[in-house]
Amino acid sequence: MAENTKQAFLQYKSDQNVRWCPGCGDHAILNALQKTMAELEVPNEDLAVISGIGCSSRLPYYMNTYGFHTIHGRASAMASGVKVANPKLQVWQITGDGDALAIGGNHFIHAIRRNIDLNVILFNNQIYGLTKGQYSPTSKRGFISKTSPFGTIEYPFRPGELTIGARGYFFARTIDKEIKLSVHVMKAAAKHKGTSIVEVLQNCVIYNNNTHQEITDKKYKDDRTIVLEHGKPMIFGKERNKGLILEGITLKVVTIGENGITEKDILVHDAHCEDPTIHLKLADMEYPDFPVALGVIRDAAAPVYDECAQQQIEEIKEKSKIKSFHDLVTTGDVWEVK
Ligand SMILES: Cc1ncc(C[n+]2csc(CCOP(=O)(O)OP(=O)(O)O)c2C)c(N)n1
Ligand code: SF4
Ligand SMILES: [Mg+2]
Repeated sequence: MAENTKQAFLQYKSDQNVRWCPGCGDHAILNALQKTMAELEVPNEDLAVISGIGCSSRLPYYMNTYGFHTIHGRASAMASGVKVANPKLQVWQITGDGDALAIGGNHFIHAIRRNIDLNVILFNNQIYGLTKGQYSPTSKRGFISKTSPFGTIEYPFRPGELTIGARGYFFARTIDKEIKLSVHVMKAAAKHKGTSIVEVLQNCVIYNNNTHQEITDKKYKDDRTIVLEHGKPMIFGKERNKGLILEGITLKVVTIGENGITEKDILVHDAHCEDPTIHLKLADMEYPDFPVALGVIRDAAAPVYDECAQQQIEEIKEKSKIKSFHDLVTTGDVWEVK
């Protein structure tokens, strides 16, 4: 293990030249992932970083770990196989909004439903970057691009809603340039057992510049986002005087000190609650009606596929009459092929 944090961080960098455009948000996400690994002190040989295809999916080249840059949309399928075959590996899946939610949508939801212990980083730049700017399943309605010259006529997926709809137990959101927050949520994702989805609001400077700016810009961030922390009241705003309450079955933004509202009225975040109702409402909050939720929104416990698969294999082995190759050839058992 490295002697200091700087050395630890460097041990996860590969010798490849990073080929993303200057100013691309992907650089900061790579940095955050390497910092996360350094803080968790995971041995390089215990890590596998698996991606599909896209600008974001180039990330495994830059990691000094096991890795696989696979085919478009198949990151979840490959990562699932790697984890189930070798549960000792800590598996990180790197994917884009196109890779995960368009061509790979099917694999994405089933990995979540199965609750395979994968840490998925979803780079959401609301565009197909690598193929030069087609709209994606997360592009805003009305978005003008090369494939939607008159504006899209469809509503986008919300990755948090999709995760929870697929019975997901972990969802977090961060912003590319907020490296400290990214490291915090990536560490939580690594510690969570089961599929962890981390959505990163990422800026593509070339094909969709400033798409998240109205909430990520320093000028507005404190008033237009809320960083959720388990066990803490849902307070936000530059003046720290805005909060969230439940009115009936809907969330509402209130101002502390107005209309008799005090800090005691503000909802307290329970990320570990199994019931996803409030988590879904928090994940779905959009500006300007609400602040956009950042941090760990959902982190609940549930049976994990790869652990259950291992356990099942052991139980079947235990019950089987066949304990060795010798048994296999001498039991006289035959497999009938119909
Ligand atoms: C089977 C197949 N279909 C289409 C493509 C073309 N293709 C490559 S990357 C990509 C979209 C990438 O978008 P995203 O996953 O959002 O990644 P980004 O480049 O934005 O990081 C597409 C359509 C391909 N490589 N393979
Ligand atoms: S095209 Fe966009 S997403 Fe791709 S490397 Fe350049 S800035 Fe990043
Ligand atoms: Mg994209």
